[in-house]
Amino acid sequence: MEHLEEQIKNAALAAGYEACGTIKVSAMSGFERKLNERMAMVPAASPFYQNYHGFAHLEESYPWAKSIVVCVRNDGKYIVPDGLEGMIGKSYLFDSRTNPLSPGYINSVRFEACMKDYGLNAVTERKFGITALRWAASEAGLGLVRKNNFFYRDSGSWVSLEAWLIDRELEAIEKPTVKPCPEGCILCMKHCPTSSLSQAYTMNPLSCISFQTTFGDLSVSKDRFGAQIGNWVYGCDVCQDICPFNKNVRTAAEEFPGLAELGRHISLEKIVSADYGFLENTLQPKFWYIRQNDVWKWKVNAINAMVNKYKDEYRECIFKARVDTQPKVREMAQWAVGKLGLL
Ligand code: B12
Repeated sequence: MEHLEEQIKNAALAAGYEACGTIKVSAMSGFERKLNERMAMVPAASPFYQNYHGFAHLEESYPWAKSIVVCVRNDGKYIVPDGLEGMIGKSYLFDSRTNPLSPGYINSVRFEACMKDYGLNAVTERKFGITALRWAASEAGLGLVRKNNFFYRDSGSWVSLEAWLIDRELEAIEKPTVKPCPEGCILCMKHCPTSSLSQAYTMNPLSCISFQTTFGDLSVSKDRFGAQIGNWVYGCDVCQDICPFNKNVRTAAEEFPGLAELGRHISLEKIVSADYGFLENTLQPKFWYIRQNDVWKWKVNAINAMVNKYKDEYRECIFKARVDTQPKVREMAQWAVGKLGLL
């Protein structure tokens, strides 16, 4: 008869995860130390990180929880459609968190049902995670965190993490097979376009392109990193793409459902010219960090990218955007015309 820990792991592997471990809830206390260190290193980010203390104090919201089951899914198996590399962050292209039709979501629900069949109370938070997922996965020995803050396995950092709280005290900890970063390597820090990754194991979430292009606002009237953002429109992968441990680890052999078709409707020009119905009903449900009321950000971000790498074919599109229904888009287009000297 298999131990329950083994049964959980086997159910996770059967549901398509590449790794699964179980740690006690108390193992999260070390995360708070790292969180406090981060807030001390980047004081401007303290208000942002204030909400994350709960990740280390699970007993407050889940007094019944005894252990954390953490799983790793390999997203490196998916193909990036032509034209989207360097424009939309890969983890967002393959995001399963709110997509009930994606294999990741279906398997996550299946795995949760298995744990319930084993008599466990198993609770997760699929959007932002029920706890600090990188810390939990590291404590479970499934891999390690590198200087760019990403959690790595042999499949690189192209993995997404999920965790469940369970009401049984269990432990299944593995030994990571990956080697730590070489001492002298600073490639990720050197290449971070906005210097958000200012030091190893430290970053400023507010200046990270991933934040700037989603929760942030690239409108010209704001304090922003327009030029440094380059071609990115939603998310950023620079600190992962540059990492030697991410070279040749993506197999990119499978289609992510619906992505190739969606990719045909995405380019800088198509975004700037898109009608708001497309942005609200097609792009927003998939790329949900930009909210329904803010879908104008897609156009602002795309105009920003056009300015950074201007081509003649953008000209008409930028001109037309000067009469867009959204004032921030009009303002951005007007600014672009002046900046590029298009008159
Ligand atoms: C808030 C958040 C963000 C914020 C802030 C990012 C941040 N690093 O704090 C924003 C919106 C900017 C963001 C962006 C992205 N995110 Co995010 N994000 C999260 C979230 C919800 C919480 C992170 C958190 O708690 N931060 C607080 C800091 C202090 O903790 P931490 O990031 O977990 O990492 C620390 C500890 O693990 C500890 N640590 C562990 N071991 C060791 C060892 C040593 C020696 C040291 C010193 C420290 C240390 O130090 C780490 C770094 O300091 C997690 C999901 C979750 N619930 O965990 C996803 C998560 C971290 N994000 C993820 C991803 C993919 C992204 C993006 C790449 C998306 C994109 N393509 O643009 C970007 C990349 C941004 C970047 N360069 O980091 C993945 C990362 C997967 C991975 N392989 O690591 C996660 C885990 C989501 C998931 N379900 O898989 N994210």
